[in-house]
Parts: sequence; C-alpha cells; structure tokens
Amino acid sequence: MLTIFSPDQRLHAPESEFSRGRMIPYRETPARADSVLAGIVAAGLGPVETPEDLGTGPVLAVHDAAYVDFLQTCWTRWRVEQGDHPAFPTAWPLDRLGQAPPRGLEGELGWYCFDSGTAIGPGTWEAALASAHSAATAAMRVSAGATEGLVGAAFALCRPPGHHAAAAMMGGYCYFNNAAIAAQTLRHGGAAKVAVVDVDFHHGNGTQAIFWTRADVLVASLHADPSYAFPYYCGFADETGAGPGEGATLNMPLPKGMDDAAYLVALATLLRRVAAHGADALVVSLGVDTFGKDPLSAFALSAGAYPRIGAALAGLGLPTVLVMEGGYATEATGRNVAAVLGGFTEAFTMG
Ligand code: OKP
Ligand code: ZN
Repeated sequence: MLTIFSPDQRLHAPESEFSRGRMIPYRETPARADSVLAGIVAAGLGPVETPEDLGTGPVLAVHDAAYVDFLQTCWTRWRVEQGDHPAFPTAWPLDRLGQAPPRGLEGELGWYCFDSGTAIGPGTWEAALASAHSAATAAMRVSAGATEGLVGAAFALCRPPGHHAAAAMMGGYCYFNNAAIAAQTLRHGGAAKVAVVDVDFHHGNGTQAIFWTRADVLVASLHADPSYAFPYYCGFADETGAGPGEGATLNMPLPKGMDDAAYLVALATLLRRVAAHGADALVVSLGVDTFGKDPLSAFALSAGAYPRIGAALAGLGLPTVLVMEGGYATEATGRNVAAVLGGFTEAFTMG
C-alpha cells in the first residue's frame, strides 16, 4: 500500500501540555510518525511518498477562512505578545451569540480552541498544513485509481491528527480535519457518497460536526463512551445528524475494558450498518489508541486485534483512504498501524 508523508509534519513539536492540573510532556510527538514509518518499512508494506503542495485549497474546502487565517498567524502574534513558549487558551466564550471572535489574540485562542491541551508553536502551521496535504494527496491517488477502474487504497500518515478539528475549531491535538479533507477530496474526485469510519479510541467530534447536516458523507464511529472519555460532550448514540444529514451520523459508544472479541463484534455491527447505507468510497480515521497499553486508552485490545481490524475494514470492498489519527504507546504504535494496513491489504479485493 502507498503511504503519503511529509518531513514537514515533524516541525510541530511542543514540549508540554496541560493535563488534569499538571504540565506533562506533549504526547502527540514527531516520534509517533517515525514509529509508524519504521513499522511500514519493517512490514515491507510499500513505498512512502511526499504529498503535493496543494496550498490552502484542500483545507478551505472544509474549514472557515477566518479560522485558517488565525492558525497561519497565531504563532507570530503570540511570540510578539507573550514570548517563545507555545500558545494555549486560558479562557473560553460564555456564549457564541456574537457569531464572531473578539479582536485580540487571547480571546481568539479561546474562540477557536476547545481544550487546554492543544499547543500552537513554531512549525505548527507548517506541520498541520503538510498533514492535510498528505490526506488530500492520498485521496487524489485513490480517486485517480477509482476512475481508471483500479479500486485501490492508500495510507495518509497524518500527524498532527485531525478528527477533533471542526470547521472553525481546533482541539485534542488536532488543527485541520485530515479525514474530512480526504472525504471532501474523494467527493470532488467523483465519489457521490463517502463513508468515514472512525476507529480511534476517542470520538471524532470535529468530523461529526463538519458533516452533521450532509447526506453525502456518512460519519460512523465506535469509541470510548464520552461519559468517561475525551471529548466528553459528544459522541453519544442519540446523535444521528440533522436536516438532510439526519441518519448519516452513527455513534457507538463503548464501555471501558473492551477486549479483542468484544471490539471486533462491535466493529462488525457498525460496518454492517455502513454497508447498508451504501457508499462509493471509504475514509478510515485510523487511531490505534484502543491498544491496552496506550497511555490514553481504557480498552484492552492486544496487538492481535489490529490485522483483524484491517481485514474487517477491507470487507467493505471500497476505494479507501486510511488516515492516521491517535496512538500514543509510541513504540507499539508503528507495529499496530502496520498490522492494520497489512491485514487490510491481505483481505482487500477489488470492489
Ligand atoms: C486525540 B486523538 C488534556 C488531556 C486530554 C486529549 C486527547 C486527544 C486525543 N490535556 N487529551 O483522538 O487520539
Ligand atoms: Zn484518539
């Protein structure tokens, strides 16, 4: 399988994050990407190529222009106002009735970011944009393969991740929603209906928000129940979309302690519903923070689950873009991602 990754994605490397009352080492590190690259090489999964420089076009297809502008200028403004340490918000709007951010960097930070653990430093903009380019390039390759009748798959090694980022909101280590960008690129490339299946441990609140009222992109997720896990305020089963998108959002919140067998049953159930919905192409938000030994996980998956997850996803038989999301047990992350891609490749047959 083809992998897309840019070295620029390493430029985002904050030192620490605020977590449960303490500053701790930033968990979403460049080393995560290097672990995945090593896993891909060790497993002999295929070539790794750099993305095309697509400018801001692909991000503006799913994000608000004012938000994109904010991300591009935030670090330079922060350094002048506050100094050389990364930017974090410290206050949030009491309501959003004004519909527009206040003028002033600290007010804008709280407006455009929903948590206290997502940093903006030197290189954040460059890395997030390169990560989005990896997603868009992978989707363009899969679209080209699909129009030539060669149903195929590609892996976008995205980092920073994306599924918590909404149209005008960052958070949960995410700036641009790479999976949404891949889905939109597939739509642009000719797929009338796209399914996004999110297997990250956390609910992809950003992806859900972006496609909430749309019928052309199904968003289906299984994840830790928000009553005990980040992002806490959405991802419940009764969230099903609105307007034309009613019924095109599927959430399956899961209890703590999910083991391989229980997880694979839940995934099979979700995928049956995705298949029944019908789609021309698939985007997978591929998080491996479901791993039992992941520092953010409350599940109990073993390494043996990952090839089976890959095979289950391949069972949909659709042109597929797999987009990297979470996975913080850094050494194991590369092996587990390579195992998903290997299991997918082995089981994948032309739709
Ligand atoms: C991103 B992805 C706050 C700690 C909360 C946020 C977790 C983001 C996970 N400092 N951490 O879904 O893997
Ligand atoms: Zn996650």
